[in-house]
Amino acid sequence: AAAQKAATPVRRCVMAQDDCLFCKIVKGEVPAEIVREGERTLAFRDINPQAPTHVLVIPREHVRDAASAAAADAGLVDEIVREARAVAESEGVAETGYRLVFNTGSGAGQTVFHLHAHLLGGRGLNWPPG
Ligand code: D5M
Repeated sequence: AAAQKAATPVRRCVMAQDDCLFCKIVKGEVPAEIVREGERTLAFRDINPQAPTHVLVIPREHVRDAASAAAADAGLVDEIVREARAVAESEGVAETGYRLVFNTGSGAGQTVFHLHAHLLGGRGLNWPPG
């Protein structure tokens, strides 16, 4: 009898997207000032900083936004928050306080559709944010 075809494994991560800017940073095709490398994450300085410390923490794998990450792989969100904490410590903003922002959807200001946490610190941060 013909061997039974193995079930196709479910992919937890979407593969790198050719047209994705942050996938290109992960692949080293676009330069970035990298401040920390994790097994599943990368942290680099935002090109348009909104605070003395403004670092983006992203997954290496392509995930569209925080909502899809939370639905598909909650551990990844944990990892991003942990990495952000480590960056906050190395940047010297952990004690004074910092803000993590996940803009989710264009209506909320998301412009790059590869999940990223903005880590902002080093100045007083107002509430509510603009
Ligand atoms: O945030 C997207 C952020 O990405 C925004 O703050 C600018 C930043 N950005 C865009 N291009 C680059 C490069 N090449 N390096 C570093 N940072 C970059 P959003 O939440 O999607 O509005």
